[in-house]
Amino acid sequence: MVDLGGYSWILPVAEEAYARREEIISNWEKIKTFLQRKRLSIAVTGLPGVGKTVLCDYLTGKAYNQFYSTPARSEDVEYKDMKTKKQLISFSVLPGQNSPKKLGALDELFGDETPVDGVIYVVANGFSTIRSPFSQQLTSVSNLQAYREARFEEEIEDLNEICDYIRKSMRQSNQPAWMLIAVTKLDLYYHPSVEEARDRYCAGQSVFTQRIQKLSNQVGSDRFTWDVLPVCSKLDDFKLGNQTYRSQFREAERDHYLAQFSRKLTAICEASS
Ligand SMILES: Nc1nc2c(ncn2[C@@H]2O[C@H](COP(=O)(O)OP(=O)(O)O)[C@@H](O)[C@H]2O)c(=O)[nH]1
Ligand SMILES: [Mg+2]
Repeated sequence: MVDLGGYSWILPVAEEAYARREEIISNWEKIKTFLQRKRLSIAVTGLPGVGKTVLCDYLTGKAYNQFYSTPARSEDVEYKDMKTKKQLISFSVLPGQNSPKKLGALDELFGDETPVDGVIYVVANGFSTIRSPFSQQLTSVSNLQAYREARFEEEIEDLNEICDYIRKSMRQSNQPAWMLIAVTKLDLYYHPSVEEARDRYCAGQSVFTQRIQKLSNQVGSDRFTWDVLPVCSKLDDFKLGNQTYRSQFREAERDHYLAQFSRKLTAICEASS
């Protein structure tokens, strides 16, 4: 069941002042400590350009380095390994585009030998970045709405595939036991469409939500939990054709959402131990 009780999509102005980087990092330290007892593996997946790599880099603290630069398109699975005194933990970030490498990684991460403990499914409310300048030019769609609609269709197909993998893996090995939907790039659409994003990704009636609910019913809601949380990471402007959509957040606002996400992730990891 979706439990959004304690989590805010709408950021109260007074909270802007929160400087929360330290909290993000210390939450991550808690996960690390916790993971010294058990190796925890999380698959991070979603369409190309939604912000998977950057989100993980913020969650692990790497992106706060002043020399951090935006990553290129990922062709391979990225392992965001963290070495602790006793062991290694990993976020496995899948490439977004369909490729033999992605299929191989899905088989491995959702196979019966070393299935992941949980899944972070990243969505960007249609604001997927187009990487190459060439594809940018080809996108005659300077109509943002039409561009986003096309992404929504792809997203449902992709979600379908992931849900099928999770179902199969649950049958074989009872894992992964949870999925967290990261509704990222909030800074790009907070005004005017934060409510629209909330309705798309966490209202009971949406196609997206119903697909996950179906998975939950199939595998048993006592064995599988899921939740949805808004977040954002790198405050880059979004370009489509010759249009530029500006990021609307300041770093303190971004850090607020990241801290909230990080806290939720920590809680899920601890609960599923
Ligand atoms: N405004 C904004 N841009 C973002 C955010 N997260 C990622 N991006 C941008 O989206 C692009 C794609 O991010 P990346 O993590 O590489 O996507 P991936 O293909 O899903 O791994 C990056 O170049 C960033 O510029 C976000 O929260 N807000
Ligand atoms: Mg990537």
